[in-house]
Amino acid sequence: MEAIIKKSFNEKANKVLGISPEDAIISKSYLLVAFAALLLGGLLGLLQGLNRAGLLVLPSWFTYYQVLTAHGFLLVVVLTAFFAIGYFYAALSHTLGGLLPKVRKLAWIGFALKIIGFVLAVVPILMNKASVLYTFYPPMAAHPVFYIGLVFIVLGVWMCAFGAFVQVANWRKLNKGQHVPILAYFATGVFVLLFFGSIPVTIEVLMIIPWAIGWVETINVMLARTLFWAFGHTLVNIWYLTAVSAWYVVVPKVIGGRRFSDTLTRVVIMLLVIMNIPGGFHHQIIDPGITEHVKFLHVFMSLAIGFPSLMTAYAMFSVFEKTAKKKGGKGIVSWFRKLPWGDVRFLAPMIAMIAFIPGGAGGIVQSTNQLNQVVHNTMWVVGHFHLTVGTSVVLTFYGISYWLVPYLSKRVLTPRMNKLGVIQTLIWTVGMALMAVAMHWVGLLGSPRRTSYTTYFDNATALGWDPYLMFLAVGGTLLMIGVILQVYAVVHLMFFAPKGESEFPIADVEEHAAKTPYWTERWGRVIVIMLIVIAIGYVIPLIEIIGNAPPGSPPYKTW
Ligand code: HEM
Ligand SMILES: [Cu+2]
Repeated sequence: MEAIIKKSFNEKANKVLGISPEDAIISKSYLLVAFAALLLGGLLGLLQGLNRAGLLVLPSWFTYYQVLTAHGFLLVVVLTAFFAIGYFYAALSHTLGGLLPKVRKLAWIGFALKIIGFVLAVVPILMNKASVLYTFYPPMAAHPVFYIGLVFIVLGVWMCAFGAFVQVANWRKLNKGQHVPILAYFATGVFVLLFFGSIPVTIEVLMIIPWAIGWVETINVMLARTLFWAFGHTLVNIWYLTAVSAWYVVVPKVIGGRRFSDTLTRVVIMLLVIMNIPGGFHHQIIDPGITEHVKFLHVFMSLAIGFPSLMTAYAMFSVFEKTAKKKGGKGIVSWFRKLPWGDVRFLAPMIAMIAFIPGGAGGIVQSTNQLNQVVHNTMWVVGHFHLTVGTSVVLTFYGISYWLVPYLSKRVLTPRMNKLGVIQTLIWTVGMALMAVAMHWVGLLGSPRRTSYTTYFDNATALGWDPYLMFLAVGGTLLMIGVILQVYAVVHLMFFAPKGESEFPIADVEEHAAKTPYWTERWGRVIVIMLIVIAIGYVIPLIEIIGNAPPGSPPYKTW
C-alpha cells in the first residue's frame, strides 16, 4: 500500500515538475555522446564522399579503409545505440514515475563500460591496426584490443537492458493487471531484442579473440559471418523499432491527434520482436555453403517483417487523415495541407517515414535472390542503408531531439530554433536524395562499395561512374552542413535556449477505443515464441556450418 502511494506520488511529481535532475543527466550524457559521434562520423563520411568523386586523395597515415571503419562504427554502433538508450531511459523515467536508484546505477555502469569499450576499439582504428570495417569479417584480423573493446560495449548495453527490465518489472508489480505505458512497452521490445540479438555477436567475438592473439590457429569463417548477421540484422530492426515508437506515439500528439489502435501497436512490436532475428541470412545470399532452403527460409522471414511495416504505414496515414479532417481538411489528398509542415517535430519524422517507402522497396529488391546478384557489394547497397538508417531512422532521431533535449534541460524550443530545424531537415532531405539516388544508380552500373577511388587504368566503364560520384560528393557536402546545424541545435537546446517547461509528447488513444487484451502483456510467452522461431531459423544451418566445415582460416591483415 505504502509503495503504491509513494509510486503515484512520484508519477504526479514527475508530471508536474518534469524529469528529475538525476534522470535527466543520464539521458543528456547519452545524447551528447550520440551527437558527438554524428559530428565526427559525418566529417569522415564527407572525406569518403570527396574521395569517391576523385576530389580528394587521403594521406597514407589516414587511409580510406581506416576512415570507412571509423565512419561505420561511429554512426551505426555509437550514434544509434547511445541515442536509443538516452531516449528510452527518458521515456521510462517519464512514463513510469522516475527511474529507480538501482536502475540509474545500471545506466551509469553501462555508460562507463561502453565508453571504455569505445576507447579500446577506436585507438587501434586510429593506429591503422583495425581497418576491418564495422563488420570485422574474418579472416581479416584486427589488433585483439579492438575486439576486447567490442566486448565491453556489449556488456554496457546489457547493463542498460537489465536496468530497463528491472524498471518495468517494478512498475508491473505495483500496477498489477494494468498495461505498461506504451513507450515503456516499446522500450521493453527494444531491450529484449538488444539483449538476445547481441548474444551471437558476443560468441563470435569470443571466438575471434584467441585467434587474433594467436592462441588458436584457424577460424570458421562461415560461422563467424553467420553469427555476425544474426546480430547485425537485429540491430537494424532495433533502430527501426526505436523510430517507429516515435511515429506511433509522439507524432500524433505533435499534430494534435490521437494515436492508432493500442492493440495493433502492441501486436506490431511483438511481431517485430518475434520475427526479427532469423532473417540474418539475407545478408549472405551470395555466400557459398548455405543451402538454398535455409536462404529461402530467411528471405521469407525478412519479407514477413514487411507485414508489420505495412500495418504501420496504414496506421500512420489513418491518423494523419483523421487529424487533418478534424481540422477542416478536405478531399482525397488536399487534407495533407492541414498538417503542421512548419513544425520540425513533425516535418523531420514525416520525411523519415516517406523515405522508408523507397528504402523498404529497395530492401525487398535486395532480398530477392536474382536481384541480389546484381546489386550485391555495389554502391546500391550503400544507397539503401543511407535511405533507411541514414534518413528514416536518423531524421526521426533529429525530430525527437527538438523536443527531447528541451524537455531534459528544462528549456524551450523557440520559433527561431524551430525554423533552423526546418531548414536543417530540408538540407538533409535534399543532400540525402542526391547522395542516395546517385549511390543506387552508380551501383547498378557496377561501381563497387568499400573501394577507394580508382579508374581501373582508365577503363571506360569505371570512367562512366564519375558523373554520378560527383552528385554523391555534392549530396555529401550538403549532409555535412546538415550535421553541423543539427549538432549546433542540440548543444543550443541543451545549454543555451531560454529556460522553461517543455512537454514530453505522448498521444492518447482514441476516445472510444476498444480495450486492449491483456495477453499483449505476456512477455514471457513472446520470448519463448521468439526463441522457437530463432531455433527454426538457425539450429540446422549452424549444425551444418560447424559439422561440414572446410579447413579454417589463419588471420590476415589485408591493408
Ligand atoms: C555527412 C553524412 C554522410 C556522408 C557524406 C556519408 C557518406 C558515405 C560514403 C561515401 C560511404 C562509403 C561507401 C563505400 O566506399 O562503400 C559511406 C558508408 C557508410 N555509411 Fe555513410 N555517410 C553519411 C552519413 C551516414 C549516416 C548518418 C549513417 C548511419 C547512421 C551512415 C552509415 C554508413 C555505413 C554503415 C557505411 C558502410 C561502412 C562500410 O561499408 O563498412 N552514414 N557513407
Ligand atoms: Cu537485414
